[in-house]
Amino acid sequence: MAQAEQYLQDALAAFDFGGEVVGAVRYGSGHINDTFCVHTQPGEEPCRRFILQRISSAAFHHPDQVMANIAGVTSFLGKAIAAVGGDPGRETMTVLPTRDGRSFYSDSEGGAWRVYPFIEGTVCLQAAETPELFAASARTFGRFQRMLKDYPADTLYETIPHFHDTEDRLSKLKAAVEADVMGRVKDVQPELDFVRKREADCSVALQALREGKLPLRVTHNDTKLNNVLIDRDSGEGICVIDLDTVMPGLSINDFGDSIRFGANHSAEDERDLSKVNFDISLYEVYTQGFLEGAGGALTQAELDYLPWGAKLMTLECGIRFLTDYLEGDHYFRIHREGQNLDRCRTQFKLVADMEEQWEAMKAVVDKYR
Ligand code: ADP
Ligand code: GN1
Ligand code: MG
Repeated sequence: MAQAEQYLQDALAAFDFGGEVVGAVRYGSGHINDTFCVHTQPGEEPCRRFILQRISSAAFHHPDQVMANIAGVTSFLGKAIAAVGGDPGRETMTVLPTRDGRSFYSDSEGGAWRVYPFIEGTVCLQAAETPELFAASARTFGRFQRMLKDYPADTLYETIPHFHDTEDRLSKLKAAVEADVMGRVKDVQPELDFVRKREADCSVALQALREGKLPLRVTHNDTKLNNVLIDRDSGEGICVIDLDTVMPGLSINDFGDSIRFGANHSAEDERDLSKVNFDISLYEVYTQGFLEGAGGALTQAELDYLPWGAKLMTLECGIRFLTDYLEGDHYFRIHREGQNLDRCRTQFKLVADMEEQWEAMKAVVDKYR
């Protein structure tokens, strides 16, 4: 048996799925973790499904801290959801413990594996198929923000230090250019010029934080549309997933990362940039939904800075894709050569579009604040 398959089998054996496991297949399109969908056949009962994940060791150096955060946040959310008559089994993730009662299993190579019950009857979208679905995701992320308003932030580990520290991301890009380990710097001069012209932008949100204008909150930090599950029948957002990066952060970044990914009609790695356009009407739909979900939890300064959240998360993500391209693609999973450069280019195209529509972006926030 191949080594990877052996690790998978060992991981499966570490959990009690309540029935015989009849399959474990690769699942989803996340860029970071190795995700499998596990099926069981417990006697006469219908098949049950689970999500089994090997946490990326390239991204997360302390899986125990990741799981401590997730256990804390999911149990907090579970209680809050139950208190308002909701269904914690569907509206938050639940960690399935290992047979020996731990939140994850470590394989002999140090890889960390965890399991969540599969939340059935939901869809996970790669693009905003309709404005209504995008609005549903916005309300769900806004609500997530509001529900974690009173979570004790000082109990959370920083699972990836400097995660949305855009100044640090810029420094790491410069270091990658300096090292040029793959000899790719010669091919990315237009992209490096694009960043050079926006170096000062990288400090805008961090400066506002340092000056005390923007508060540090408990945030998700990875609010892509495919990190929310939507009820298949009602089209309503049900559950925020991918909680690996829940840690203290800026609310404008949670808003902004959703805009980056969802307020356009193209894939993140689209090669034909003529198809990549920031859609201000989707931005408006999301703004309305996010503010409705957040239910007054944001300060006036946070509202003022929402357009910056959108622009900075998009610029920062482009910088991260470019850095990974220069370093040899060891962070974001790729399926073809050059994919991280293609991803970088879509992000920079979206940034340029946002700059052109900056006044309109501010006006949208003013309309719904
Ligand atoms: P990554 O960090 O690699 O993006 P995710 O935690 O987002 O990993 O999981 C990858 C995909 O697996 C998700 O986009 C979603 O389709 C699916 N998924 C994850 N957790 C669940 C769950 N509890 N129920 C149903 N689907 C899930
Ligand atoms: C990664 O894990 P996933 O695929 O949901 C990344 C995000 C990026 C995103 C870009 C832990 O998200 O920060 O914005 O790719 N997650 C981590 O698509 O680095
Ligand atoms: Mg994900």
